[in-house]
Amino acid sequence: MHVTLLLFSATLCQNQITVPSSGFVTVTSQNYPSNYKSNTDCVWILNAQTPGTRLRVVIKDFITGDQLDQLVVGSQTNPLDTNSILRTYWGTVPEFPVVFTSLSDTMWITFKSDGTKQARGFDLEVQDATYGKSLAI
Ligand SMILES: [Ca+2]
Repeated sequence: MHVTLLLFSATLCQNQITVPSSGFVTVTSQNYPSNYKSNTDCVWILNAQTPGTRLRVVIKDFITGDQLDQLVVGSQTNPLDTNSILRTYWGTVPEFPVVFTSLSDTMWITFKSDGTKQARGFDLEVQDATYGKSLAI
């Protein structure tokens, strides 16, 4: 937790979000669907409202201007822990939606951009893993 607080103070945009039980939150790059800004350094820390429930990421749109503009998603709450990285995206994605699930009830997302070649960015949902499944039971 100490590391997380230090990270927050050092970044330009930071968010801590609770994902509602059997619900979801939307996370987008700044200005989406207009281009994100240059030299951004954003962090989202997400936790399930229901402890022990995994989080599902559904990427609905994604494009960045170059390989230096990256979306990275990881488990737990520490973006500095490279061992926790689940997915890294830059450039374009072949098809949507991209769906994957966290390994725990917490997740971090970072989005960074450099000084040139901006693009639309991303639009994704972070869902409680039980969201959308209750009707199927
Ligand atoms: Ca760029």
